[in-house]
Amino acid sequence: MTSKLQEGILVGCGNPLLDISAPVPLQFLEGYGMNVDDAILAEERHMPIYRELVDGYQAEYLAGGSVQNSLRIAQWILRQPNVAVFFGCVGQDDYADILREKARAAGVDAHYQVSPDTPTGTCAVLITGTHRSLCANLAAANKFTIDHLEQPANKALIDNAQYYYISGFFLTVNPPSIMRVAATANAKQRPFLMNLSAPFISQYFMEPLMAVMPYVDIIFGNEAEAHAFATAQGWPADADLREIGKRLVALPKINSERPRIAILTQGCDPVLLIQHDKVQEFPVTRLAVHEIVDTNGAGDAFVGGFLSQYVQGKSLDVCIRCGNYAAGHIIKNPGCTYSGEPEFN
Ligand code: 26A
Repeated sequence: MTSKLQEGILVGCGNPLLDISAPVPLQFLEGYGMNVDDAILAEERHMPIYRELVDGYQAEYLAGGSVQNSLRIAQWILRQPNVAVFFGCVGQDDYADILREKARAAGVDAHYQVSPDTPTGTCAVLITGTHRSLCANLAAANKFTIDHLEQPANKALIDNAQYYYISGFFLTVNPPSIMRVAATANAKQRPFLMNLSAPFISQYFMEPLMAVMPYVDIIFGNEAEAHAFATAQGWPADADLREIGKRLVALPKINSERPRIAILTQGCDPVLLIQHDKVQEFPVTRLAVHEIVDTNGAGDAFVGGFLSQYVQGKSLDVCIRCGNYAAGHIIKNPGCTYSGEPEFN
């Protein structure tokens, strides 16, 4: 670690979820109409999944929620607690206590809103070989309200931060809160970072996504999410990832003095960094199949590694290399968890 960073320099908002993860046969996914490497919101027909995983499979409980994962990873690499502040809504139950403890142990300064009558959100993580499929039952996470951000202590935390990160997933919960944070970032000329998060966000939440896009300085996504965005925009069906990236950075931006950057991941293929009409590639170290425990949280870890360097003012090159390091590490561990000391300098 380098010099000491300002506490709370990074603020994130998202859905605090407890992951219930288990290896399952492919038929399990098919039975629920789910696809590998997808992420969806639970509908009524998915509700039995959670019980079924716990009763019938080797289920593990792991701290989850996309933004919270990224912040935990950033903290792990930074080795200085409370650099990252997290807002999200939980219930008043044991799951909330687990999430609170995991955040604290990782060094994330979580300020949860509490919805006393709603259970803490969960996410079923269905592992099939080297793939995973996510089904989130947001429950209390969906009860987040903007009042939480307007409480004086929380407002001060937002004003005090220098970097802001919110997932596309949070568009399903509370777009006004996202616009609120984005507006603060813009007024103070501080970077606002966002993630496309999942194909369904572009399919069903394009309107709030496009409302916030002018504020987004850095947009993250993987290839499936980028293609879903392109399709929803009606961009040419043969546009490849490079072309989609160039179009993403060219979308209207409020602060035109800081052009948007797109960072697109594609599994073990190179990460693309798109600035203006320039595309750079960053290679990914391919893991052997026997090294892969599960890919759950790989994208979140990539962002976490990136953020850990970005808040130190490091070059994009270093940020992306750290993202790749972090993703590679958590793929070798269950869920979005790490083991031992980080080995990135
Ligand atoms: C709104 N949705 C669907 C979600 C999520 C989510 N986090 C926030 N909102 N669906 C899955 N996740 C989290 O993503 C991580 C893996 O990238 C899971 O909890 C999992 O930890």
